[in-house]
Amino acid sequence: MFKIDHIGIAVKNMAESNELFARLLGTPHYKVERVESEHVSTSFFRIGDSKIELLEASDPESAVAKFIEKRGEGIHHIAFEVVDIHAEILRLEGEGFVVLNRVPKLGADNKLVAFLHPKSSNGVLVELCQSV
Ligand code: CMX
Repeated sequence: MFKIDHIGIAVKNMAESNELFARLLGTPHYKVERVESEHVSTSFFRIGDSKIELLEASDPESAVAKFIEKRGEGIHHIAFEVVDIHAEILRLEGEGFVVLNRVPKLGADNKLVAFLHPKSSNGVLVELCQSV
């Protein structure tokens, strides 16, 4: 069964958004992590069993930079924690979803991640993640 691991939010200025979300959620971010493979810096806030992940592009070629350029700041993806990411990739491909990386890669938070193209999921970029 899927469970929401986090919601990713694309921001222009991590420092300003860390401060804004700390005021919104009433709790500060608990970690910052740079994900070189995705050209992003991330920061995490805990909300119950889930998290908010702020994403700031570290490179103009980053998917997050392109997203902000086209659509502005806002919700970038929803991440579902799965038990077996390889099995889910095969299952979801069988269901007709477009998997962007069939080989899971190491993402933030020490998790293996794979993405589904938003065009195959009602305009929502979906991340599957599994703790390593
Ligand atoms: N959510 C919804 N739609 C999105 C989107 C997103 N996050 N990102 C792009 N799109 C839409 C664009 O608006 C565009 O729509 P239109 O054709 O209607 O204009 C379309 O998808 C194509 O967008 P693009 O700017 O041409 O971008 P690309 O096709 O080059 O890339 C995508 C889009 C989803 C394939 C790419 O962003 C990707 O591979 N994403 C997965 C990896 C990722 O997002 N990494 C960032 C951080 C991950 C992390 O560490 O958490």
